[in-house]
Amino acid sequence: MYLSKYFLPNLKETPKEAEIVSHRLMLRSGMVRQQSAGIYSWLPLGLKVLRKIEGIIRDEQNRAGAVEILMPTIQSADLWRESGRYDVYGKEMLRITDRHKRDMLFGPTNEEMVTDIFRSYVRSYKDLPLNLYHIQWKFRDEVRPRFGVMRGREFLMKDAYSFDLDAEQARVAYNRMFVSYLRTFERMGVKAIPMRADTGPIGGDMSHEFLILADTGESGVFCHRDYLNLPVPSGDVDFDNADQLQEIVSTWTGPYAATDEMHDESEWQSVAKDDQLAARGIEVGHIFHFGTKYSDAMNAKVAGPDGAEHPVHMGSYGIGPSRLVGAIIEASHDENGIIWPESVAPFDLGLINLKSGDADTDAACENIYTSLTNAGLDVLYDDTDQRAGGKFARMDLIGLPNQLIVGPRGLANGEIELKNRKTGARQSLTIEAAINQLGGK
Ligand code: P5A
Repeated sequence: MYLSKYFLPNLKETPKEAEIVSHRLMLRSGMVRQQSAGIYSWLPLGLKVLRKIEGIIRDEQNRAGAVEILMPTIQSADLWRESGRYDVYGKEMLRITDRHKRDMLFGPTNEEMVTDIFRSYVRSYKDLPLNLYHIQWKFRDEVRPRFGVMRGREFLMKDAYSFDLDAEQARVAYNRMFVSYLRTFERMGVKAIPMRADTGPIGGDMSHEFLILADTGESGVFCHRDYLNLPVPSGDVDFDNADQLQEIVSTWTGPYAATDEMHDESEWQSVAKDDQLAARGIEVGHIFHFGTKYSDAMNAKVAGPDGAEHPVHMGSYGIGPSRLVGAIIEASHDENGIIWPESVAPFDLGLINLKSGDADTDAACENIYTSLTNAGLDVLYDDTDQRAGGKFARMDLIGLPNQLIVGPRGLANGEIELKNRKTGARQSLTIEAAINQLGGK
């Protein structure tokens, strides 16, 4: 992508409404624009990151055996009356009346709708286990939308819903999502720690939140230091092997970990002082087992091997992709801007032309751009005629993992410079060596 043809509206001033660093950096780097309180447009750079995050989530959901669908944002109130949640959900639910005076709502979550889909088609235990997920916008009229996309009113959620014949199999379904979440966050370059959690309006008897440690997190967290070094399951974990899944979950739920809502001071005191990690965290995922809460209320049953009808056992599993964009920045930035982990970076590489308009420099940049693009890299080429200082500052701000800096002085010696955004390390290389090093990845 040529920067001169792109839409990257960087802000010079730091917007004063932004209280935390990720919000400031997202506004300054032109990733999002606020349209109303807690409602954002995603500009090209922000959208690219969001899509990368979605891609990793989708990949790991599919690997764990979940099947993608897409449910609408607008739901009928009738389904929510069946479950009894229409009245209890309160002011967070955005209620809408259509032209026929029918009560509708902008979905804050989809337990009811997916239970309705399930009961319409599935009749037998032979079709289980089943896990259906979608990645769709939600609306919650939060009292205090803040911190940009981290606590929005309109936000993106991946929500998965599992269906099983009994509690034991539902536990396996829960473990599948638990394990897949460990992999999902690891692939995004962040460390998310599972913690015992409250179930709130979703309900149920077992729940874990996944939190990224960050000073600006909204939750207080108390956990054993061991969590910082526990092994994350590899890509060949067998999601059909219940024992293997249970072993991983036991390892990851063994040491003490709880958010402030669930904190137990006496248990905490039994953790050695040196192993105690009391910090703040950002909740990026939340999983629930709630058994037959919705299937009882909505009459979702399957025939079991005994021929009798059984209410299906369910769980739901959420991740916040739009919140993750902010959370990853909170976990990975410096005073000059964002430092994207490679897997979610909007482009792989920034190419800086220090003298646009100079025939030799332009030709060298074109050559590099074409070679790297052909090698499959997504390159943002700063071909503008801005001065060098501004170009460096912008590239650092938007945080692409690598920068290639090309100017007439270096080219006179046959060299260009490769800068690693994270470490700041610089290397002088020939064009061929740079292309081989980057393109060969
Ligand atoms: C689980 C999936 C649920 O809604 N029902 C379907 C369950 N869980 S949850 O914890 O309430 O939300 C799941 C994840 O969505 C993100 N999230 C938000 N992101 C941005 N702004 C918000 N206001 C917001 N609320 C929830 C979080 O990542 C949460 O873990």
